Amino acid sequence: MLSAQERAQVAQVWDLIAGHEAPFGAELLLRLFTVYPSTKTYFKHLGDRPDEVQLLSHGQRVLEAVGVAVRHMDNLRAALSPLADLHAHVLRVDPTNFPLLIQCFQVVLASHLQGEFTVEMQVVWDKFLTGLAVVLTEKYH
Ligand code: ZNH
Repeated sequence: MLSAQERAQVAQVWDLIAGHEAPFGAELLLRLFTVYPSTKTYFKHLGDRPDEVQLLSHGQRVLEAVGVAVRHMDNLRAALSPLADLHAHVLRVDPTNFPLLIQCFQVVLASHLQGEFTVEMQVVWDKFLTGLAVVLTEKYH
C-alpha cells in the first residue's frame, strides 16, 4: 500500500507525536464531537459533553492504536484484527464516520506540527489513515 519512502515519512511524523498520545487524542475527539456532533451518538455513556478526563483517556487509547498501526504498517490487517472486530461487531460504528475522524486528525497534526506537517506529509498521512480505516471497517459484511 505505502512505499518504503512513504512509510518512513509516516514514521517521521509519528515520532513527533509519540509520547503525547493523550493530549493529541483528546483534541482529536473534541474536534470530532464538536464539528460532527452526530459522532457523539456512539459515546452516549460519556454524557452530552464529555469532560477533559474522558477525552484524554479515550483519546490516548485511539492514538495508541494509531501508534500500533505505525509500527505494523507492513502487517496492518493482522495487527488491528481485534480492533476491527470490535468496531464492526460490537460498537457497530458506521464506516462513514472514519473520514470525519481522519479529517479532524489532520487538522490536529497541522495545527501542532505546523511547518513540519508539510503538504507531502499530509499526502502520506491521508493515505496511511485511509488504509487504517479500510482495515477497521472491512469486517462489516
Ligand atoms: Zn474507535 C473504542 C481506536 C475510529 C467509536 N477505538 C476504541 C478503542 C480504540 C479505538 C483503541 C478502545 C478499544 C478497547 O477498549 O479495547 N477508533 C480507533 C481508531 C480509529 C477509530 C484507531 C480510527 C482511525 N472509533 C472510531 C470512529 C468512531 C469510534 C470513527 C465513531 C465515531 N471507538 C468508538 C467507540 C469506542 C471505541 C464508541 C468505545 C468507547 C468506550 O468504550 O468508551
